[in-house]
Amino acid sequence: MRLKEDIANQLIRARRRSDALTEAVEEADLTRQHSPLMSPLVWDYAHIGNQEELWLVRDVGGREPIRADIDSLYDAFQHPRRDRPSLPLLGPAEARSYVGTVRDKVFDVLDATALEGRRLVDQGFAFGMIVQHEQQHDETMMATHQLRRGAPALSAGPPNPPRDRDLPREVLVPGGTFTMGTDVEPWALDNERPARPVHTQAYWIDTVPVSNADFIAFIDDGGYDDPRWWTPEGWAHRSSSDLNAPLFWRHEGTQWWRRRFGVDEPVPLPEPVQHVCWYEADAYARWAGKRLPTEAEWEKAARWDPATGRSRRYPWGDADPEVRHANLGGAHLQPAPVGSYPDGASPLGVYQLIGDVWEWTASDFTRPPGFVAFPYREYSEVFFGGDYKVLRGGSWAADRSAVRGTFRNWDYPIRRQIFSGFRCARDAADV
Ligand code: AVJ
Ligand code: FE
Repeated sequence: MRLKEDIANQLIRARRRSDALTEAVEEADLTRQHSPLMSPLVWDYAHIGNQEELWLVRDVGGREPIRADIDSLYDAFQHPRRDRPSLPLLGPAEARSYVGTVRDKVFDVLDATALEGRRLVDQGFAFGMIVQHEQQHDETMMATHQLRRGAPALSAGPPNPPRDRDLPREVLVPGGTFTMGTDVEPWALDNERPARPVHTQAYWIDTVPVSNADFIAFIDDGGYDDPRWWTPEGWAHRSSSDLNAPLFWRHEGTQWWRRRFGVDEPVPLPEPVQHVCWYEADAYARWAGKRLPTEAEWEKAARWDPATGRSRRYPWGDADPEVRHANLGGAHLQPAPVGSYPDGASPLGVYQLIGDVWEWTASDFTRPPGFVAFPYREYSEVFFGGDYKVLRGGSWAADRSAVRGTFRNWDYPIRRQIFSGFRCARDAADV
């Protein structure tokens, strides 16, 4: 059966990545905390296995627990990241053996389970949720690797896709109603549902993300030192945290340098800026005479097809992501220059909406009208409200199984160890 084969392949692909990320460093680097913002790598690894046991072995499979005794260690809500290194965690070898045992049982469960009849397994949902969960933690582990000091452990060549230069800077998205969210995407998570009509005014949106060259112009113009561009909260944060450039950047002479996975290199000007927090993105946009797009505006630019009025699964259409569409999966360890991936552009000519960098939006992470928590409140519902800002699209480190036109990510507005960038928008006269 094709669905089961696809699920098995996606599980294997995710595990290959988790294994590579944890085999790349010495044992001491797996158990150490590289930043108080992050878990030790060995926590992520065993947590991946524990979630898989909870949902696929116990719930879907109805099997006996393998290690009920460790559930609370790997419950993200019981222990904040900063406390995780002091827990009696499984060591690297034990963790490998545990996640391997879980995975063996999961293949057995997959074989034995009809993927219909029960909402949790319908069209393979629970398996898809667990594939995405593993890939999300793999991206988190990439952020830990980026924070880690010491000799480089990961390497990869740069992306080299075709690139369009001389693009228009912005495109006009007409006012009107489009379908936001989805009822039909089988592995969409609860916060992407349901599909509903949403109206936007006409707006202009940048065809590409803000580049390092653009962002340096903001720095050179004194953008970090001018309170006109910052919200009061942003200005307070910029002042208390001494923000003056994206995370991992350093200025020497007339040159900006950055540290990327343990290697110092000149900041590449045509690349989308990354490692900026929401406050920096918001200040840049105001400096540029623009603003961040709302979440609805971002999604309309990414999904709305003016020819049919339909919302597509991805900017390029309904086909699953291929290498030619977007920079995904952590294959290159960096974003591609702005204007890359013409095959992944939206019908209106907006580039790189999926892949390269997560894009901050103006919007808080809120409950969609008609939302129903499924299968657990702690995935989305407990985060709704004004504390988190929404990021859209997916970074170069996000996997294709864990990004879509409807996918919603969120984080605190001060966070920038994530692979976050942005693009700008502005109001237009209604057309
Ligand atoms: C959706 C990326 C914000 O990593 O905190 C992982 C995903 N949820 N384990 C996160 C998640 C539970 C979540 N984000
Ligand atoms: Fe998790």
